[in-house]
Amino acid sequence: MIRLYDYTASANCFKVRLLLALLDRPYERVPVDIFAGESSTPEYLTKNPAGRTPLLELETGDMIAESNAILLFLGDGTPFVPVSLKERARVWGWLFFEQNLLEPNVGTARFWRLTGRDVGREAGREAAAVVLGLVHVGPELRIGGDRLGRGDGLLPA
Ligand SMILES: N[C@@H](CCC(=O)N[C@@H](CS)C(=O)NCC(=O)O)C(=O)O
Repeated sequence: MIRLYDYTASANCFKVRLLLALLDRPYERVPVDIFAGESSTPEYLTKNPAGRTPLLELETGDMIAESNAILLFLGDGTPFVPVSLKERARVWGWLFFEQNLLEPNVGTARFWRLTGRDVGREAGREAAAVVLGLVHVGPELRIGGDRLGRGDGLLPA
């Protein structure tokens, strides 16, 4: 069975858990407490030298890091990753947008809130609100044509 190294409050991990649930795909969840240093132990760093979650371990022992690489891997061959190149390009566009603007602002604000570390981070919340405004600009900002609306499963908050 595939194994997900996961930190609950992480928006990047949340995306993967959500897609796994939408796909009804069984997996073993391995909690990694990043604030307890569990993502930087020698053992974990052999699995992912970047010391980050999420991390997907395949039945073969192969590791896949980077949340959006994991999403594309899991979604391949399912309606979440379209066959048409043009539609796939829209998915890729959203994934890059997500890592470039959403995750550093919205995902991070969510992360600080959930971990009780958001005191004094008002500027971060304001940036998150600005970016969320971009998500609501219109129907052209959609993942996979009509298959997914407004980034379901891929947006971190
Ligand atoms: N671009 C990476 C970012 C991964 C990342 O930053 N993960 C954080 C949690 S959201 C983490 O594991 N941090 C552990 C640390 O900094 O020690 C992805 O999308 O997977």
